[in-house]
Amino acid sequence: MSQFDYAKERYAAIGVDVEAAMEKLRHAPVSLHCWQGDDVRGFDTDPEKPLTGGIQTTGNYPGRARTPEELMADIDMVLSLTPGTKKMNLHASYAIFDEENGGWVDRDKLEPKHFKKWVDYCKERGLGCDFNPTFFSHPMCDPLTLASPNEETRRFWIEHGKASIRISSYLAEELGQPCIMNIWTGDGFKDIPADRMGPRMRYKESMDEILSEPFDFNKVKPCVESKVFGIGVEAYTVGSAEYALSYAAANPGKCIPLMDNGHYHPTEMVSDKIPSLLTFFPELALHITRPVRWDSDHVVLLDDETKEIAKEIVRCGGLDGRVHMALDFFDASINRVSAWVTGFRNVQKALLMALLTPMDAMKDLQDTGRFTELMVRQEDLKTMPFGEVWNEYCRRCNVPEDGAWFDKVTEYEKNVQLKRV
Ligand code: RNT
Ligand code: ZN
Repeated sequence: MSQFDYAKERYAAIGVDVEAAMEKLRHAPVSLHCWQGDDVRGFDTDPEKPLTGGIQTTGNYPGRARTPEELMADIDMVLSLTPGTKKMNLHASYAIFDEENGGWVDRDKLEPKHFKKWVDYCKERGLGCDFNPTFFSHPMCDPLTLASPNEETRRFWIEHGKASIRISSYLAEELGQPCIMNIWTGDGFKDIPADRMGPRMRYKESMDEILSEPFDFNKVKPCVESKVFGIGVEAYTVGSAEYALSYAAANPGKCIPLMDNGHYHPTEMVSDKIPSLLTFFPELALHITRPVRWDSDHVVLLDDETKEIAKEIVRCGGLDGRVHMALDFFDASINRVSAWVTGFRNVQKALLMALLTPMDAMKDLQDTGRFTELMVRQEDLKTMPFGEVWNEYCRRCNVPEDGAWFDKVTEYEKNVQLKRV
């Protein structure tokens, strides 16, 4: 009997169908963020300028992608080393300008044609694509964007938002999959504001204008991402949790809430917020990351909160289209391909673990008040032969098992990334 067959029997004994679990996971799309490959620099502004908007990458590990070709090559490497269904996730700042499409334009003038090369890339690989307007790292941040009191600034960013809706529609049409379009701004203040409501009213008006751009909600799904604070904007964030949730609640069929698990106070758990939101919202979107003391965007590990988030996604029907999953981390202190692969594989592992949990039996223990047995069974799950199922899942997805992919990254680093000087 193979080790996998043995594992399958062990799971069958606790009422889990391993084949069904693997099959379910294989078809659940998870978005891969393009910005891990180049420290969130993009191609539309000076790559040496600082990252703004309260976010930061730290580290200067060699080998960062500097061009669309290099970034695409790195992403190909990631695709070859990660199981499951992937979607691309682009930021507007990753527009590709060339002679054919007329060269550089500013963010308020972006058009679908500036993403044609990405569409070709996705088509060749059978990927869908999500999109994000980029409201940071740009001279028109004053430093506010959609909440700016300066009408010229605000108009520029509204036009950027509308252009992003048109680009998202194009991505959805071309690729035949819905495009999740996430609105996040770092708007806020370093110190105690004199007016907290004014910026929020302006942000709301800007969002209303952006969403007045025609779109089909079955194809483009605008989201609003909240945040607690950012670096340099510690005292006040315009798009707070209450703001973003209320905006989404007030705009059903037009806007859905997005939770990034780096964007809450350290003892708040996004895993617990998932069922709270799904009680009221038909859909929600997630940025899966790892906060270390703050929104530090560390690589996702197979840690307790990632596992708990995955359990809630699975048991709340998230894999049936209710939860849109995306990764959001950026580490410049280690090999960037390895960072991507580690994070993506860990999200897949957490989801597979959740799918290998006898959820109905556990719920029944809870509902019948058998809490002693519930604790024992939950603890027993931790020593089940999960690794054998994971490795089989990787084999079936034609990607390396654990222990067999890092050498490939090392080789790629040596032959490709370290030659980028
Ligand atoms: C920042 C937000 C946001 C960004 C990306 C690059 O705190 O998490 O989602 O990380 O849009
Ligand atoms: Zn995020």
